[in-house]
Amino acid sequence: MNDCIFCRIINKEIPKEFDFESDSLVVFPDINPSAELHLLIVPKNHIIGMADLTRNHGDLLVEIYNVVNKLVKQNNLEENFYRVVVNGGKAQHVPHLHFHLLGGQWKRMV
Ligand code: DGP
Repeated sequence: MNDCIFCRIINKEIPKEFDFESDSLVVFPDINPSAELHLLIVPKNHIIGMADLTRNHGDLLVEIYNVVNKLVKQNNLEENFYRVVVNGGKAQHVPHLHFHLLGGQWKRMV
């Protein structure tokens, strides 16, 4: 979608270094981090939010959590504090499904 900020990042219209990229998702740092580590895991397809997920997204969701587990290990968070957050409703500001991985020292609620 042309007016979606995450689609523009995914399509490389906005330069951004990805921490990880596969055929179906990208990972990049949140512009306004709420924790020491704050990464966004974003499917490449424009899925608006949780309510739009169907059984067809099963493989995507497994891939997302596999990537999260890799990022947790890479950042030595296994024995530290970390959370995966998906906002919905009025708590979701960017209408393109994304998972927040937050770790280490907390700054605020995401
Ligand atoms: P949410 O409230 O769950 O929709 O969180 C959206 C997050 O996206 C928020 O923490 C800030 C982040 N964000 C918004 N625009 C940009 C951007 O242009 N670049 C990056 N890296 N992050 C963004």
